[in-house]
Amino acid sequence: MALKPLTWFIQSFNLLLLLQSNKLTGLDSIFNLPSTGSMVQTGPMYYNGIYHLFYQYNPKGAVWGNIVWAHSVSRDMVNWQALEPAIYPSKPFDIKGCWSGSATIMPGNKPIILYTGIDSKERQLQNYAVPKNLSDPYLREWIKPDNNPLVFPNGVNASAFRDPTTAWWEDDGHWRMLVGSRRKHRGIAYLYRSRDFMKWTKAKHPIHSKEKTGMWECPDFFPVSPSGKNGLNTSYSGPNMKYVLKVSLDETRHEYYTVGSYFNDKDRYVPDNTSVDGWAGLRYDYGNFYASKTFFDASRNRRILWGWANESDSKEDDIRKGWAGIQTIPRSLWLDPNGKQLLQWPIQELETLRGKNAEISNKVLKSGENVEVGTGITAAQADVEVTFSFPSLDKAEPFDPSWVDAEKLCGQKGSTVKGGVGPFGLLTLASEKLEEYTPVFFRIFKAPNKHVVLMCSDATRSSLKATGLYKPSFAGFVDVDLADKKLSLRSLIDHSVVESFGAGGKTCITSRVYPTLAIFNNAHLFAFNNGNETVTIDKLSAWSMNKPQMNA
Ligand code: DQQ
Repeated sequence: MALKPLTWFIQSFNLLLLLQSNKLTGLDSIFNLPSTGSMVQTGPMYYNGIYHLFYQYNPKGAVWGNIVWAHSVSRDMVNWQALEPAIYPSKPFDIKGCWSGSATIMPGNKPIILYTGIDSKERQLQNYAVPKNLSDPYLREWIKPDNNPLVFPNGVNASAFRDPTTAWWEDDGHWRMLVGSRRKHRGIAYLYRSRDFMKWTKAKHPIHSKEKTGMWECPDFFPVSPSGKNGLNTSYSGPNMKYVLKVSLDETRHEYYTVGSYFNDKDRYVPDNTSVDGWAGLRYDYGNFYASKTFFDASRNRRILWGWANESDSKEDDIRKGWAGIQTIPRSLWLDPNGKQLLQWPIQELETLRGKNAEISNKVLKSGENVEVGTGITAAQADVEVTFSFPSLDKAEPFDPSWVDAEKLCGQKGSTVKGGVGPFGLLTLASEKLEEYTPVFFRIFKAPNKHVVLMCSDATRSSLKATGLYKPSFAGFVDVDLADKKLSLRSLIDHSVVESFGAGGKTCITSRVYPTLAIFNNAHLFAFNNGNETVTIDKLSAWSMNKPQMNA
């Protein structure tokens, strides 16, 4: 029986919020602050200089249940303080659970929360809550007036009717919001309108729906600026605007989004035909990333995306360690100049945690070579940015057009399978002799009239732990032209999570891994090349990451 470490003081740069005592036995994600039960963010918002994160939380255990809205606040998105739960079952309209929802800042700068309550008949109802005391800068207490519920599941499946979005205002004098649902196997986003935010009327037809997609959880709907990286207020409207509709697919536990047009006179959203509207659609993150929520940060004119990564270990592991679920690092989110997808990047404030730095420049990696990155940095808690270049694409392997499933392809052509151009990339959370590692890498293929770039974050070799781990070969294709014969990668490495951003945030992958050797000071970071074509590390910068104030 491995000696269980004593209580570990939480080390964390990942913005996870301690949801119970600072005790953590076991090595999993020491610095990923624990959340008992499933920790799904819900209702994030910026208000009067304070960032608020509300999240689904089980105060009674490390498995889903007894769900309340836990509440943490921050002035800088890096240092956080956990407060008392904001909303918890207490009224007939939410006595069996306070499920996901969203925050809306009303005119006069008044926040209001819309959330799904579960009543004694297990029906999913839409309720609201408002701060008890607007002069409390932390909005610690929220009240749920007795004119709740605002929306009953009339004419819809009462066990598939949840997760109201942030509401937006249209110049016809109505507020609007969406509620996720399904009818049989058709995923649906119902639209509701209201003049006073109290009386809501269901629109004749959903804003959008899609056959063969199943239940749409946690819908998110927002405008995106046609150019630049700034975010827009959810109620922003203007000519030729593009919108994003994201849904979390209860059946696949992945999410997908589309970019499209919103016709507010008809209350219809029509996705552009530039990506798939369905399970094979674009994802914010091709790894462990679910029930995401965005919010508009008015203080810096940006839209921020919070993602939830559940555990890939067993329920027994979670009960043993006393927590389950982490928040990924908040990301800025904006429309790619190509207008066809979104780009994401860790919020800039994260860089304030950068400590000791190690650099590699102009290092050539021949086929089969690797190089250790800065033995002086904490490879288990690091931020690494690297740009690779290659002299030619001539050696790129042929691409079979049937290879449409990136994860399956990564499972077959992993980091140890020799390639033409690639596989090359990083070996993260690596033990010294590479008994354990999580490679994050690219492999370039030659298709008839273009090149195809596969990005992988492969957990197959991440841990020697014999049982109870889910170790997928997460992967996504990267829509990037290779004219400059370069590919960039950033990985945020954090004990049991590796968040990677390919090609400047075009393709992102989050992996949850549980190494047994590659932990703390025994973790190493390498760059590698297993392709026949030589690859050069133009520049690599790696930083140890310091711990923020968590729940100070
Ligand atoms: N989890 C919440 C629901 C939501 C789901 C309940 C997302 O509101 O649909 O805890 O994982």
